[in-house]
Amino acid sequence: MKDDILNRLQFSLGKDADHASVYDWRMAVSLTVRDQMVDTWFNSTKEAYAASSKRVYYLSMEFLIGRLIEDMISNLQLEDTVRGALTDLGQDFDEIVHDEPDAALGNGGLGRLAACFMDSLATLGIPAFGYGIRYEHGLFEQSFAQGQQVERPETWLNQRHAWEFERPEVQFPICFGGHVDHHDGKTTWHPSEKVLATAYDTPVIGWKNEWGNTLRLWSAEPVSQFDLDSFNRGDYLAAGRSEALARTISRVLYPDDTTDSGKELRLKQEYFFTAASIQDLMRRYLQDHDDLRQLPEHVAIQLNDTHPAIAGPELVRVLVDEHGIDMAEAIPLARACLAYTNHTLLPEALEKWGEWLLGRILPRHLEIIRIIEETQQREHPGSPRILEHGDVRMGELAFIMAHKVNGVSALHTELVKETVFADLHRIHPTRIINQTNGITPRRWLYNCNPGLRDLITDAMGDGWVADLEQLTALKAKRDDAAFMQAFQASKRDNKAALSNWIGQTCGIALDPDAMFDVQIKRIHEYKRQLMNLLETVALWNDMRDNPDHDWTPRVKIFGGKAAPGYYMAKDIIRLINDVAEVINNDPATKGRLKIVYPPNYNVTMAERLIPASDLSEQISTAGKEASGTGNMKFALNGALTIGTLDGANVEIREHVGSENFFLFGLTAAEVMERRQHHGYARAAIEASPRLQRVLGQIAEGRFAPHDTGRYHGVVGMLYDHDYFLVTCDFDSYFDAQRRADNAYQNADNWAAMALMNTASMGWFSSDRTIKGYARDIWNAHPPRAAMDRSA
Ligand code: NTF
Repeated sequence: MKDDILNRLQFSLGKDADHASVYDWRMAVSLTVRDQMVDTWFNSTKEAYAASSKRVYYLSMEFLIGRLIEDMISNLQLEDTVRGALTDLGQDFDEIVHDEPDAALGNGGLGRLAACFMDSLATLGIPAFGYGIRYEHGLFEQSFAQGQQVERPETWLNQRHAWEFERPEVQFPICFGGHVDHHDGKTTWHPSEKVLATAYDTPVIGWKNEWGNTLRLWSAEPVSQFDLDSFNRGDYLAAGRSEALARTISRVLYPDDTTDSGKELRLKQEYFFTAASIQDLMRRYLQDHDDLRQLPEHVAIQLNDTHPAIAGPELVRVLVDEHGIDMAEAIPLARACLAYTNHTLLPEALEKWGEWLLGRILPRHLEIIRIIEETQQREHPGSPRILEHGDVRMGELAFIMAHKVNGVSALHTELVKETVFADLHRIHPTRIINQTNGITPRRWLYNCNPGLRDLITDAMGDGWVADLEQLTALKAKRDDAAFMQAFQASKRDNKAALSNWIGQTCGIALDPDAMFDVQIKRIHEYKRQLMNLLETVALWNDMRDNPDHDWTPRVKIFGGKAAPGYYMAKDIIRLINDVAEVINNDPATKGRLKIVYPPNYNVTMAERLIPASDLSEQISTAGKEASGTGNMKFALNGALTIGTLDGANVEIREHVGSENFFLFGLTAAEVMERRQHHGYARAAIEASPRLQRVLGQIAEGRFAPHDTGRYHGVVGMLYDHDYFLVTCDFDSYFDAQRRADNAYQNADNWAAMALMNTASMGWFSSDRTIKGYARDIWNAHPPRAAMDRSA
């Protein structure tokens, strides 16, 4: 390993050890580790071919992979080797790991789920490709200026990406615009615009199993580099214009996942990566099959939300226009390959495209969508329509072109059946199924929490890493005093390390013995960071009123970005920072209450915060959080949840036991009912002196003394259109927080509850989720050889 690293340093980086920077060392190490994956990767491809296996194609606009170096090293079991080699070379392993930029090719839960699924697919040895976009700029970087969010472009590709292989030979043309010809029963699309999709491959190797899949991300390139005529005329801008336009398609990730942007470029991005992926998988299929009617036996395409829903019409187009299959046969054939996952019920997130726009960019696809629509109406008269009020509704399109549609938690799936797709569900009563989300234990325990990982492994070996249900054996340890002490100490160590980091990065001193209460996720009204903050102010008031009470010291930690155009979310960010300024400087609550909000929350920061948390805030308005996956990461790492009966919280509570979970708030049914009452928010505020006081303080400018009107909009919203029922759940939330305070006072009892959380989270491994998809949706299996190995 040492020699390999030095060779890479010399021959790939062109540096000698005396002049190498951290970056050079990291690249040398990464390339060395990458070399070790290649054999496994090739062999897996060969085995999948030999076994003529069904392949899974996971199409996703987002893969929120974060930093990869630790996953790569640990899945290959190279930790000791790499560490040892670097020590011998006088280099610091941790410094090198932390030098890798966080690949933020996603917004939040949907993108991170795709990344966890890639790890599980490889670990289970299921032949799979992840298909997405190689964005030049991932999710924006966030900083705060006077408490307000500032966005700067993210630039992960300013450095070479160590893990990818460029595939200039894997390139497909992607067409847009133009018109369609119908001649002698043959249809031809004459596009007006063309770009090239070039593949970049990142191998994904499973945990200890010698199986490798591929994450294939597409980058947009111009068909011809530049216009020589314009250049020779001296018009240099014009010479590069078409090149720049083509590259725009993979330039940047849209920074919002909860509203439908309806932008032309977004539609082009969606079609771009979907069409490239379909060409690629068809090419692979036709290499060793000639009967397209067998396609569903070899190809399973999973649509991660509606973003790739154009895959339905695109696959039909390829089958009909390029391979001469009858339309009537092509539609069910495509459907048998396709499945769709729904990730949100928020109406503003359901994608729709103006017919005029879709028809202008994808004229043939609009024709095919009309045929799909007619077919559906003929077979199921009165079916909900894809085309309505001049829009193409992508949810309906995805549903109608999928043989299975899944929700992401038990509650969410029931709500999908009862709300967005109620009518389609009546027509297709077996199509909607549930697959509750999961998380990969490799990243979310093994790598991010070495203290707890070693403790568990010392107690029971490392079988749990690929079979997380083994953690139930830990329940017996709750009476083992030495184990419990070590369990508590590992949490204490993580909190001390986090306190150091926060001291350095935010300049705030924390007491590691205080309760670390953490809410990290996108800032959104339905997630109710505002309710958490109001409760913090109420607690501060109570602490000042009763200074002699035995208060449980708290650190409230927030992390998360707001979509750049979401003004209410940005006001909430500013309010958190303004309140922090006042409370953190109040001598009356010193040592008892602190608020920290480190900027630029990302996957790497989650890996740091989650292992150091005591209390996990999962407080969304019931019915709004489809699943949540952060909730699972916290519980696995021994944090207790304070939460509503929403998304996967419901199932987490069932697994860990209601006595180990702080429940509060209205249920999804009660939420719907409450919204019918006129003036529900005012009534709730009037009934709660505590909330009234807090809102009064904010409205008066207590936290913005030089700009006292700053939060009138926020307070006014709570009085007049508190759609997410912050006011109605406030008192119940406040009470649950006091129950958490009391519980925390008994450290041994708290630790026992925390252990019950860790020990009960096995079911939430994404390995279990992927097994469910493979069984109920894809009918995909690991080829024999891989099964033998993992047996
Ligand atoms: C998210 N949806 C949901 O909001 C989360 O509850 C869920 O855990 C993840 O998906 C993964 O299923 C989205 O990100 C989106 F884009 F659909 F809004």
